[in-house]
Amino acid sequence: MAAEKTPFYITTAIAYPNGVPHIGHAYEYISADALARFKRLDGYDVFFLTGTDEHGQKMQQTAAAEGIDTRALADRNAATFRALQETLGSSFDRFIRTTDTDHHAASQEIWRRMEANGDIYLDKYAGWYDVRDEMFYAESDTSTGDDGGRVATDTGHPVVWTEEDALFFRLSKYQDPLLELYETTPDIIGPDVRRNEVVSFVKGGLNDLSVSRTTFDWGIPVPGHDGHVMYVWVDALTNYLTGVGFPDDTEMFERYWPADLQIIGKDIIRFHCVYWPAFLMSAGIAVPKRVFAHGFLFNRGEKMSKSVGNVVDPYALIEAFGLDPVRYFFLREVSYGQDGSYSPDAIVARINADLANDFGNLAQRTLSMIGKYFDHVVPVPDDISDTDAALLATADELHGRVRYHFDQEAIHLGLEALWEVLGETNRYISAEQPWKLAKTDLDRTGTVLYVCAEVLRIVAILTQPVMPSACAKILDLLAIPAHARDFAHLGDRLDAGNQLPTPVPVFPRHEAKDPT
Ligand code: ME8
Repeated sequence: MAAEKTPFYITTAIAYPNGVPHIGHAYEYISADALARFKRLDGYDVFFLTGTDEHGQKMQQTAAAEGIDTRALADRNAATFRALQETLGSSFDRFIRTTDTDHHAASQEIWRRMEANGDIYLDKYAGWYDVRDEMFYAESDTSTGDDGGRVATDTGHPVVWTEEDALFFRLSKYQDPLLELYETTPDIIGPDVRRNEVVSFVKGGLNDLSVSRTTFDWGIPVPGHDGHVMYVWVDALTNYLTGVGFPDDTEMFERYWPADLQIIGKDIIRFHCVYWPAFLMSAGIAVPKRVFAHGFLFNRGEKMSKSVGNVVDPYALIEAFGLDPVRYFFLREVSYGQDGSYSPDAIVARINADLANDFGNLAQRTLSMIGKYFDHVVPVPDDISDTDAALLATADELHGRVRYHFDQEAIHLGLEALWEVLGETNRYISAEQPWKLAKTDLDRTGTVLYVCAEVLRIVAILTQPVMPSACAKILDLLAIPAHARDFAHLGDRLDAGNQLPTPVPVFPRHEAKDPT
């Protein structure tokens, strides 16, 4: 029953739908989905929010360049982002669009609260603006780019000179409260390297932030200030509140807010760890418990960009390798929180070694021998040797070990722990040689195969967050009923006497190929 479970609210960044999604977006969705699924299987009442960030100058400019209405651009591309999430098997509970009506109401409400707290004032903005990142820059943070134009020094993105009437947020007032927040709740930002980056940025001093725009109108109107629309990041960040019922559905809001885990990419840490908590403190709303920044994905070590022509289409990868192998690859290969590189060769190598050999072969050997020697019926284990008991004990410890890693968003280490046990089990089966034992000692053969099948059950249950359909196939082959696949059932033992279906291979081998 949902009401008895502990709530867990997890979010992704909401993407700009000014173009089609790329593999970096897919990576964020896959990783957040694995974390959401893990918590759900571990007994939490999870609410998983994702969506699209549809306002701002970039959207308006892109639509104008395409000669279409901004709303039409948003509708078309938001549908593409949603379809990608569905293709990726993302288990989101709501796909929010910042053009949704309830989001307008929520954004205006947080604005009113910040204003009521005395944190908004009218002034003039004169400075640089990066449309691509929707970000203001002081003169000192810009320089002359390679082509002679002005660029943001840290990203190299072009900036344009902007002068307009604007409302400002008293960000400077929050410097000390923010530093105190990072000090008293160090877990609020992960990984540590990002927290250190944020702390030194805030220690360097905060300027007040321009939070309204008056030179275009594609945004949420500022209440009480005609002609002003909100700076896109104010409304974008507020999506996390809207998604759980702010301000009207107080029951839902009190249940899920503050968010337990906000997953974002490392390039938007300042917005989420400086501006966002400052807005919330100003509005008298609790700050999120944790913001975790994943790294960036590179194509063969190179930054993906449209001009270089190396942007990876996630659909092409799924088409080439299958969904679950692609999910596994990114979550195992890249240390979560750090940058990572992708190449078709690396994917093929991982799939063949980890999936086809380690996991697939173990399942195939075990299940086909249960078929051959026991007529597809799970054998009754005979005397359990010390070796059997040690292997089963190692498998039983996996739940705690994997949870420990997932709780620190170390998804790759959780998978490593699971694969260590698969490796041990493969060594066990090679040492015990059940195919030879079957000629002399069928009881011992049955015990060995039972132990292997039991490890497979435990590993398949715990790997579901990363490879939901492949693990479901393995659990089907072990005849584990649907209700016995959550982590609360890890301590059950496989039922001897279960009739198993004819085994089919779950993880085919791949030849090297380049889908890009
Ligand atoms: O930043 N590798 O939207 P966005 C990994 N609308 N992650 C990547 C990536 C890459 N190569 N490129 C982008 C925005 N991302 C804002 C967010 S949230 C209130 C508003 C990640 O479409 C990026 O870090 O540019 C971000 O977390 C997400 O994709 C959306 O990026």
